[in-house]
Amino acid sequence: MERTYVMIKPDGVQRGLVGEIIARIERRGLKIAALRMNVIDVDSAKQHYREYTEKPFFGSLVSFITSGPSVSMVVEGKDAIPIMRAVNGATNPVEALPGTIRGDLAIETGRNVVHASDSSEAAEREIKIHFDDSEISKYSRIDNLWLYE
Ligand code: IDP
Ligand code: MG
Repeated sequence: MERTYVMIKPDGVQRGLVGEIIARIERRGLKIAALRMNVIDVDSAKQHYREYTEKPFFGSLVSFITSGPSVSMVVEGKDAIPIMRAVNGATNPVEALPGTIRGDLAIETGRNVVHASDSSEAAEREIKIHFDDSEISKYSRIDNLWLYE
Protein backbone atom coordinates (compact mmCIF):
# COMPACT_ATOMS: atom_id res chain seq x y z
CA MET A 1 0.00 0.00 0.00
CA GLU A 2 1.29 3.43 -0.94
CA ARG A 3 0.23 6.99 -0.29
CA THR A 4 0.77 9.89 -2.62
CA TYR A 5 0.01 13.60 -2.57
CA VAL A 6 -2.31 14.83 -5.32
CA MET A 7 -3.35 18.40 -6.04
CA ILE A 8 -6.06 19.74 -8.34
CA LYS A 9 -4.36 23.01 -9.18
CA PRO A 10 -6.22 26.36 -9.22
CA ASP A 11 -6.93 26.05 -12.97
CA GLY A 12 -8.73 22.75 -12.40
CA VAL A 13 -10.83 24.22 -9.60
CA GLN A 14 -11.59 27.39 -11.56
CA ARG A 15 -12.65 25.34 -14.60
CA GLY A 16 -15.04 23.21 -12.55
CA LEU A 17 -13.10 19.97 -13.03
CA VAL A 18 -12.93 18.86 -9.38
CA GLY A 19 -15.63 16.20 -9.67
CA GLU A 20 -14.32 14.94 -13.00
CA ILE A 21 -10.80 14.51 -11.63
CA ILE A 22 -11.81 12.91 -8.34
CA ALA A 23 -14.10 10.53 -10.25
CA ARG A 24 -11.19 9.38 -12.43
CA ILE A 25 -9.03 8.70 -9.36
CA GLU A 26 -11.79 6.73 -7.62
CA ARG A 27 -12.82 4.82 -10.74
CA ARG A 28 -9.24 3.72 -11.24
CA GLY A 29 -9.46 2.01 -7.85
CA LEU A 30 -7.50 4.34 -5.60
CA LYS A 31 -8.89 5.72 -2.35
CA ILE A 32 -9.07 9.28 -1.08
CA ALA A 33 -7.52 9.21 2.40
CA ALA A 34 -7.56 13.01 2.94
CA LEU A 35 -9.21 15.86 1.07
CA ARG A 36 -9.23 19.64 1.46
CA MET A 37 -9.82 22.73 -0.64
CA ASN A 38 -7.84 25.83 0.33
CA VAL A 39 -5.59 28.56 -0.99
CA ILE A 40 -2.07 27.24 -0.43
CA ASP A 41 0.17 29.79 1.30
CA VAL A 42 3.30 31.04 -0.47
CA ASP A 43 5.72 29.38 1.99
CA SER A 44 4.10 25.96 1.50
CA ALA A 45 4.11 26.42 -2.28
CA LYS A 46 7.82 27.32 -2.24
CA GLN A 47 8.59 24.26 -0.11
CA HIS A 48 6.46 22.07 -2.34
CA TYR A 49 8.35 23.17 -5.47
CA ARG A 50 11.73 23.76 -3.78
CA GLU A 51 13.64 21.67 -6.35
CA TYR A 52 12.73 24.33 -8.96
CA THR A 53 13.93 27.36 -6.97
CA GLU A 54 16.52 28.23 -9.63
CA LYS A 55 14.26 27.64 -12.65
CA PRO A 56 13.02 30.63 -14.64
CA PHE A 57 9.40 29.53 -14.17
CA PHE A 58 9.66 29.21 -10.35
CA GLY A 59 8.12 32.62 -9.59
CA SER A 60 5.17 32.19 -11.92
CA LEU A 61 4.66 28.60 -10.74
CA VAL A 62 4.43 29.69 -7.09
CA SER A 63 2.18 32.64 -7.86
CA PHE A 64 -0.09 30.45 -9.99
CA ILE A 65 -0.34 27.67 -7.42
CA THR A 66 -1.27 30.21 -4.70
CA SER A 67 -3.58 32.26 -6.96
CA GLY A 68 -6.82 30.63 -5.87
CA PRO A 69 -8.26 27.59 -4.18
CA SER A 70 -6.77 24.22 -5.01
CA VAL A 71 -7.77 20.75 -3.84
CA SER A 72 -5.22 18.74 -1.88
CA MET A 73 -5.57 15.00 -1.42
CA VAL A 74 -3.79 12.05 0.03
CA VAL A 75 -4.52 9.20 -2.35
CA GLU A 76 -3.75 5.64 -1.36
CA GLY A 77 -3.70 2.16 -2.76
CA LYS A 78 -1.43 -0.44 -4.26
CA ASP A 79 1.22 1.36 -6.35
CA ALA A 80 -0.63 4.65 -5.79
CA ILE A 81 2.45 6.72 -6.70
CA PRO A 82 3.11 5.37 -10.24
CA ILE A 83 -0.60 4.87 -10.91
CA MET A 84 -1.39 8.52 -10.09
CA ARG A 85 1.48 9.67 -12.35
CA ALA A 86 -0.07 7.57 -15.13
CA VAL A 87 -3.59 8.86 -14.42
CA ASN A 88 -2.27 12.45 -14.65
CA GLY A 89 -0.26 11.89 -17.84
CA ALA A 90 2.87 13.67 -19.08
CA THR A 91 3.81 17.05 -17.57
CA ASN A 92 3.49 18.73 -20.97
CA PRO A 93 -0.11 18.16 -22.15
CA VAL A 94 1.15 18.15 -25.74
CA GLU A 95 2.77 14.79 -24.91
CA ALA A 96 0.06 13.51 -22.56
CA LEU A 97 -1.88 10.57 -23.98
CA PRO A 98 -5.64 10.71 -24.47
CA GLY A 99 -7.26 8.96 -21.51
CA THR A 100 -5.03 10.79 -19.04
CA ILE A 101 -6.22 13.85 -17.13
CA ARG A 102 -3.72 16.13 -18.85
CA GLY A 103 -4.23 14.44 -22.22
CA ASP A 104 -7.97 15.00 -22.04
CA LEU A 105 -8.30 18.25 -20.09
CA ALA A 106 -5.21 20.43 -20.61
CA ILE A 107 -3.19 22.07 -23.38
CA GLU A 108 -0.15 23.66 -21.72
CA THR A 109 2.50 22.85 -19.12
CA GLY A 110 1.87 25.96 -17.05
CA ARG A 111 -1.83 25.07 -16.72
CA ASN A 112 -1.69 21.29 -16.47
CA VAL A 113 -4.50 20.94 -13.92
CA VAL A 114 -3.03 18.35 -11.56
CA HIS A 115 -0.01 17.37 -9.49
CA ALA A 116 1.04 13.99 -8.11
CA SER A 117 4.21 13.06 -6.20
CA ASP A 118 6.90 11.42 -8.35
CA SER A 119 8.55 9.11 -5.77
CA SER A 120 7.99 7.72 -2.29
CA GLU A 121 10.42 10.31 -0.84
CA ALA A 122 8.51 13.12 -2.58
CA ALA A 123 5.17 11.70 -1.45
CA GLU A 124 6.24 11.58 2.18
CA ARG A 125 7.69 15.10 2.01
CA GLU A 126 4.70 16.60 0.19
CA ILE A 127 2.06 14.94 2.38
CA LYS A 128 3.83 16.48 5.41
CA ILE A 129 3.77 19.94 3.84
CA HIS A 130 0.04 19.86 3.17
CA PHE A 131 -1.50 17.63 5.86
CA ASP A 132 -1.29 16.88 9.56
CA ASP A 133 -1.24 13.17 10.25
CA SER A 134 -4.54 13.56 12.14
CA GLU A 135 -6.27 14.66 8.90
CA ILE A 136 -5.46 11.41 7.08
CA SER A 137 -8.12 8.76 7.31
CA LYS A 138 -7.08 5.28 8.34
CA TYR A 139 -10.42 3.71 7.37
CA SER A 140 -9.20 1.59 4.47
CA ARG A 141 -7.19 -0.59 6.83
CA ILE A 142 -10.44 -2.13 8.08
CA ASP A 143 -12.18 -2.11 4.71
CA ASN A 144 -11.81 -5.66 3.45
CA LEU A 145 -13.39 -4.78 0.11
CA TRP A 146 -9.95 -3.31 -0.69
CA LEU A 147 -7.26 -5.86 -1.11
CA TYR A 148 -3.76 -4.49 -1.59
CA GLU A 149 -1.94 -7.83 -1.70
P1 IDP B 1 5.02 17.18 -12.82
O1 IDP B 1 3.97 18.13 -12.35
O2 IDP B 1 4.55 16.33 -13.95
O3 IDP B 1 5.67 16.40 -11.72
P2 IDP B 1 7.51 18.74 -12.88
O4 IDP B 1 8.58 18.58 -13.89
O5 IDP B 1 7.76 18.25 -11.50
O6 IDP B 1 6.18 18.07 -13.49
O7 IDP B 1 7.14 20.28 -12.83
C1 IDP B 1 6.28 20.76 -11.82
C2 IDP B 1 5.32 21.73 -12.41
O8 IDP B 1 6.01 22.90 -12.80
C3 IDP B 1 4.62 21.24 -13.69
O9 IDP B 1 3.48 20.46 -13.42
C4 IDP B 1 4.28 22.55 -14.36
O10 IDP B 1 3.08 23.10 -13.82
C5 IDP B 1 5.43 23.45 -13.97
N1 IDP B 1 6.46 23.47 -15.01
C6 IDP B 1 7.38 22.53 -15.27
N2 IDP B 1 8.17 22.88 -16.29
C7 IDP B 1 7.71 24.07 -16.70
C8 IDP B 1 8.11 24.98 -17.74
O11 IDP B 1 9.05 24.72 -18.50
N3 IDP B 1 7.38 26.13 -17.84
C9 IDP B 1 6.35 26.43 -17.03
N4 IDP B 1 5.94 25.61 -16.03
C10 IDP B 1 6.61 24.45 -15.87
MG1 MG C 1 6.91 16.91 -10.16
